[in-house]
Amino acid sequence: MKKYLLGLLLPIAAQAQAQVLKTELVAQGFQSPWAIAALPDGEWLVTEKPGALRKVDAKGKVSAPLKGVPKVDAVGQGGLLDLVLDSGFASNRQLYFCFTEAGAGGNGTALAKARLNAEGTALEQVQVIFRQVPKMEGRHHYGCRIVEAADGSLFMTLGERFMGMQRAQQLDNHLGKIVRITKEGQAPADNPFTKTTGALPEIYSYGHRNPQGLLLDAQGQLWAHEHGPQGGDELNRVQAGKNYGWPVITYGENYGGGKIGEGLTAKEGMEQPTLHWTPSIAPSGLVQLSSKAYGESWQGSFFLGSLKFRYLERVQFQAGKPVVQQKLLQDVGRLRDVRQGSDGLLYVLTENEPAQLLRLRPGP
Ligand SMILES: [Ca+2]
Repeated sequence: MKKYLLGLLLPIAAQAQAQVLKTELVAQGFQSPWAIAALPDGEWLVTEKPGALRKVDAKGKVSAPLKGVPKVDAVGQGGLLDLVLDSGFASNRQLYFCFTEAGAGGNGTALAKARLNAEGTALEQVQVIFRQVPKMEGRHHYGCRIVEAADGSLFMTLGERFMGMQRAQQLDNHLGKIVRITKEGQAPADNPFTKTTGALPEIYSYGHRNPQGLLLDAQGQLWAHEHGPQGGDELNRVQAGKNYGWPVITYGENYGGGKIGEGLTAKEGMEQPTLHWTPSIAPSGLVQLSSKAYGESWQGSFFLGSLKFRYLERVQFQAGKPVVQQKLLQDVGRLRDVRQGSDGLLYVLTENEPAQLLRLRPGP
């Protein structure tokens, strides 16, 4: 069991109060699903990495692939990845999704906006509004989580494509960055590097490895987690213009052992993670619970999936510091995404063995 120990010790009181969750199957039969988005009226959109977008109706029926999804380069970790609804979706039917796009030089992460037609059977007016520069050969580390900020700008995570790790420290490219753009794909004038010569103006933060979880908390603070190499997965409080250190500092090591670079874990001018996990849990999906559906103590907690150890992790904060880490849904499957539904309940998506959309009810 030792390998399941987390970065912080779980207080015994929290273990004693561990809430049993009841899982209810909403839908299944997906192929490598990656993201879920809650539609009004209990329906869901589900992306599948090979390139299909499906709708799940309120009775759990899974639709045929929606029409209008652009061709994705579904190789390795790439494909059709995150999807979020516009804050005005109820009236404008707009949504955003990111995917791996083939092109000169290889492939790369792209962000598109589109409208869901009235019948929910097709995407219309699909327009790519951002493309990661440069495209590269390879099959790894696409990042690709999206959130909309209160001011209407979009944040998106971008991996360093593995072979491009040194470039996560350079501002002339989008490898290993979190970017902030408008819904038209422009860099907002108040982005941190718009006046820096040679820097790409969409960059919001840098020195990331492969972030696959992103949220804005109730105070408007941005958070992202990212995959470390062997060990050293991180949860970071993301601030404009800051350097998150990869690959100069890390709590991980190379696959198979051996230090990365000079083997540093801290350096002046580089941010420390709020949490880190060794061994790697392979985090995916990140949400802050706003509802009181599971009692007051869970309201405000962060929830994230572990692909590797197949559970849901809850992180509870007190005065801005994580004080409880709790493992839930042991061996539920490779947990790819977690979101809050319009009913205030948590929903999780498992990627395989089996690939399911599950509703979590407070139990027993
Ligand atoms: Ca870091």
